Amino acid sequence: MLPFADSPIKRNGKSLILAYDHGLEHGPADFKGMPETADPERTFELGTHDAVTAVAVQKGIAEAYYPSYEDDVNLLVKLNGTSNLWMGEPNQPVNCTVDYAVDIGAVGVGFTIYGGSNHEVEMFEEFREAQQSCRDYDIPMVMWSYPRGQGLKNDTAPDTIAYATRLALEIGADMVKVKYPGSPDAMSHAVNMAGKMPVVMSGGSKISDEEFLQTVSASLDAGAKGLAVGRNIWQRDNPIEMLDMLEQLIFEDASVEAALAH
Ligand code: FBP
Repeated sequence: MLPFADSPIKRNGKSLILAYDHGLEHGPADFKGMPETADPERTFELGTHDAVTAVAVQKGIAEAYYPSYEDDVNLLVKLNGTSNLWMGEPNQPVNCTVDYAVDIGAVGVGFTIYGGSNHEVEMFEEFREAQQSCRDYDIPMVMWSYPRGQGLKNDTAPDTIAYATRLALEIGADMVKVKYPGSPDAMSHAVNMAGKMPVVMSGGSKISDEEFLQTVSASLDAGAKGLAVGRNIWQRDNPIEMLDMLEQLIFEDASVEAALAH
């Protein structure tokens, strides 16, 4: 059995992880035009919605804001991360240990691997250390599996995303987050390559309600076990309405039409 069968980051076997590490990964550009989105408090408030099974943030945000939400939100701390200011081959410096993440309240951790990067070797070694530490605490390791770097031309090609999920299974992730590979068949291929390990869909830039829900629905039909998304929730004027719709889709098996008509 995978180590986190009863983890709070799942609800009836599905997850909706609200990702909010963009201030590091993309910088203030992601908050442009909506200054309220720069306030981590707003995202933690959204994390109290029943649909959200965990909020994923970097260590500094967790230290400063999680204490007020520890009774209402499941915390997932991202152990590595990079800024958009870095112009070199894709890499993610580790900035937090599993020990410290658990100390500040994490019930799971996140870790990015850029398979195919020149830094793949170091990233695998760092992953190994963190993954083994997760086993000691019996907490899940969610892998952001984003192949990129060197000569990789299309990081969402079906075979690339299928490789991304397989790679996560092989090196011991408990859940893998991948970008949508463009079609239900391709997502199904990626899910099959992950075996028993749950696959969750990453969101990408904000798109219309309908287009986003259609993609979520196609992923779920293809066997994905939920989402780990950021901008398509917290960049909306009415993120609670989106969470209500996602709750219907992910946890209540509603159709896109029914969710939109709620
Ligand atoms: P979104 O749903 O907003 O795309 O967030 C998912 C995520 O993995 C974030 O956790 C992370 O900050 C971002 O995407 C990184 O995306 P990229 O490396 O493609 O710029």
